[in-house]
Amino acid sequence: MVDLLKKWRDGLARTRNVTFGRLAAFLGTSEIKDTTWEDLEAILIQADIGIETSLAIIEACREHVLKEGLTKTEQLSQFLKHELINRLDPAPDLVFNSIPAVILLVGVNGSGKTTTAAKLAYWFKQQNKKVLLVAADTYRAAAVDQLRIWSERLEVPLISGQQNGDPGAVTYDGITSGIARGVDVILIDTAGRLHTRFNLMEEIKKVYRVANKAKPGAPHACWLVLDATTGQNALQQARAFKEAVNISGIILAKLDSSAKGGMAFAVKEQLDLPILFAGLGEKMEDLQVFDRDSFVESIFNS
Ligand SMILES: Nc1nc2c(ncn2[C@@H]2O[C@H](COP(=O)(O)OP(=O)(O)OP(=O)(O)O)[C@@H](O)[C@H]2O)c(=O)[nH]1
Ligand SMILES: [Mg+2]
Repeated sequence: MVDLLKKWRDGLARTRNVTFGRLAAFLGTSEIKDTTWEDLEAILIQADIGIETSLAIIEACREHVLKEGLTKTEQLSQFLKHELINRLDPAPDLVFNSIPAVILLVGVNGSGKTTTAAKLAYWFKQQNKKVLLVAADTYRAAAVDQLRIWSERLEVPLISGQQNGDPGAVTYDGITSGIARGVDVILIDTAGRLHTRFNLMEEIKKVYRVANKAKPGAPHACWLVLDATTGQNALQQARAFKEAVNISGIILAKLDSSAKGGMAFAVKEQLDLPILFAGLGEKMEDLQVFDRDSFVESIFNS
């Protein structure tokens, strides 16, 4: 438990130091006055929480101050933490009813899909699940090699297709092969695609449909991998992917490289999608189930 919190705190050092850290100074021992709320607003918005959420948090703090008759900013600390925690979802339910469970990973170029596929393979393996990786990124030869290296390291089988081949065909082969092998989880890594490119978004719709043909009900999850360093911009991507396919959850990759971890609140509030995992580093064990208590505890300087 201590180790887990340490992982979160190490991973969120940038967000803590660059943005939320300023909360510590703010929550010092000054008197609560009118400018308090302006200061808090500036900190929350700079932390990439998003304007609406920031204003809602401030409103709640103001009410709390009035109700409790608080006079010092330091008295707000616990309340603010609770406000932040309650704005995130509790730990996600990551149980699948289907065997195999087919999971499709989608996202823009370089968001962290392939690395996340490998980390997820490791995560499921730790739970004694039999995993199959499918390299449905047929655009770049290096993409298949990247996943192959991971599959060898993880000792997880890999299905890949021809370069420039049809990603739908690889997806179909991957799923039928996974069923034949009796695996528990099939993780499909797809090519990065700009959410504004019509053809590429049509292609991911097709991959989704093909998965359903290969196994009715599939994909059982379609997870959007967002690069946490992109902050609020990631919300635009998410909206476009949500329109194209049935996104069931978000994976926030590269939280450790980001000072914009506050975007987690905007994701929750504006997209109404659960954040399932956080990428806290490049290694296979650096993927953590998203835990709102550890997250909020780690962005505070205490
Ligand atoms: N620090 C850190 N780096 C990460 C994380 N996830 C991915 N990366 C790095 O981000 C870079 C891109 O990751 P990929 O997994 O190749 O991204 P991708 O979405 O598959 O990229 P394309 O297939 O080109 O669209 C790599 O250098 C990864 O090591 C993370 O959680 N933390
Ligand atoms: Mg990739």
